[in-house]
Amino acid sequence: SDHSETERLRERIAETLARARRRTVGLTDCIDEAELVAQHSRLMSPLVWDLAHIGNQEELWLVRDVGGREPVRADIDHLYDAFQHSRADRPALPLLDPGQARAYVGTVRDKVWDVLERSPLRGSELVHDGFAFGMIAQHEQQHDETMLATHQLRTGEAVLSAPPTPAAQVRVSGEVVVPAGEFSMGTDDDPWALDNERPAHPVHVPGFAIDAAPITNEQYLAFVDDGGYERPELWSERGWAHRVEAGLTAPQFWEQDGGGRWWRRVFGVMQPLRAHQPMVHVCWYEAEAYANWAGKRLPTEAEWEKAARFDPATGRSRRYPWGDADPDDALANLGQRHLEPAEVGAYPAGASPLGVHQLIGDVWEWTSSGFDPYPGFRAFPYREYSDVFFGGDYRVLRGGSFGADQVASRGTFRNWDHPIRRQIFAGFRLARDLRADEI
Ligand code: AVJ
Ligand code: FE
Repeated sequence: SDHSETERLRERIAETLARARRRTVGLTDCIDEAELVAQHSRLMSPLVWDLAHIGNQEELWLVRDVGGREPVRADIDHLYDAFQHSRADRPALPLLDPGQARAYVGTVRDKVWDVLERSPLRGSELVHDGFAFGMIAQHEQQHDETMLATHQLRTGEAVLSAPPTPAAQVRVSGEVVVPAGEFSMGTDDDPWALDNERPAHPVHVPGFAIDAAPITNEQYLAFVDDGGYERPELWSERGWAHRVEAGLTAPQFWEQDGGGRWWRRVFGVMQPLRAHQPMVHVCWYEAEAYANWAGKRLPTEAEWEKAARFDPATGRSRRYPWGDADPDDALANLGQRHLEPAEVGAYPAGASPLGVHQLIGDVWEWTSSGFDPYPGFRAFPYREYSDVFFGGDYRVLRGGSFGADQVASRGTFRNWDHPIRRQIFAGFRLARDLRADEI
C-alpha cells in the first residue's frame, strides 16, 4: 500500500542519514582537537569546518526549509557558507570549536528526526520521494570523502584502518568496443539524482573502444620510467606549464627509495606500489599526458556513461553497469569500506554487459569533458550546487572512488574539479576512436 511504501522510504532515509553520520563521526573522533582545527593543506578546510558545515547545510535545508522551524544558529551561517571564504582562509575564522561543532550537528540532527517523522515525503517538489533528505545525505557523504582526502594529506601516525581489498578473481585487460548508436544520457526518474544529472536526453555516440579497467600503477609506472614527466611533447601547453611550475615527477604520494623501488603513502602507511591496483592521485593533465604517450585519449563523459549504463540487450540505460540493483560489497568498492582501490578483476559481478569492469567505485575517472549543463537543465533546489560551476575551468569525473558512498555514486552521477587537482581520489581509463576495419 501507499502507506507502507512511505514508511519504507522513511526508514531508508533514516538509515542513509545515520550511515553518513557514523562516517562523519569516525573521521572526526579519531584525532585530537589540535588536529581537528589544524590546516593540513591549503587546499582543504580544517576538519572541524567540514563538520559544522555539514550541520549547517542540514539545518538550512531540512530544519528551516523543509521543517519550517526556527533557526538553530542563524548567526553562524556566514562562517559555513563555502562561497564566502576560501578553504585556505577558513582556519582563521571564529569557527565553532570541536565540542561546539559536535553539539551543533547533534542538535540539528535531533530536529531532523522529528521533521522526517512528520514529513509526508510528497507534495512539494523539494520533499517528493524524500529528495531533500537524499540531497543532504549526499552532501554529508561528499564532505566525508573530502575529509578522507584531508586525512590522506595529513602527516603523522596513521589513525584510520580498514580491512584489505579483495583479491582479483578474473584477469581483465585490453579494450571493449562499444558500437555506434544513440543512448539515453542523464535521468528523469532517479528520485535522488541531483540537478546536473537531469534531464534524460538522447545522445548519439559514434563507436569507440574503452579500456576494460582503470589504468593501474604498473601501467602508469611504465610511463614514468619512459620519461613521461620529462617529455614536453607528450603534454599540452597548459599541462606542461603546470608540470614544470608544480614540479610534478610522479603521482602524488608516490616515493622512490634509494634502490629504485616505488612506494605509495596510504593514510600514513608506506606500502610497496601494488602493480595491479588502479592508480590514483593524478591531475587531469597527467592523465592527458599518459593518454598521449599511449596513443589514446580520455573518454568523453557521454562515452563513459554509455559504457556504464547502456544495455545492448534492451537498448535501455540502467542505473549501474550491472543493472538497477543497489551496490553491495561484491559489486563495487565504495563507502570507505577499504582505504584504497581494489586490484583490477576484483569485482567481476559489477562489470557491464559488454565487459567493462570497475566503472563504479575504486577511483573517480577523469573524462575529457568540461562541466556543462544538459539540454533543458534547471537549477534545483539551489544554483550554488551546479549552475555557478558550469562553463568554468573544470573537468568531469565519473564513477566514484573507494571513498564515495553509494548514495553519491551511480551511472549518472557527475563530479568535477579543476584540471590541476590531484588530492581527490582520481585515476582514469582510456578510450579511442575505432579504426575503419573495426566499424
Ligand atoms: C561535487 C564534489 C565538486 O565538494 O565541492 C559539497 C560537492 N557541493 N558541498 C564539492 C559539494 C557543496 C562538490 N563536488
Ligand atoms: Fe558543502
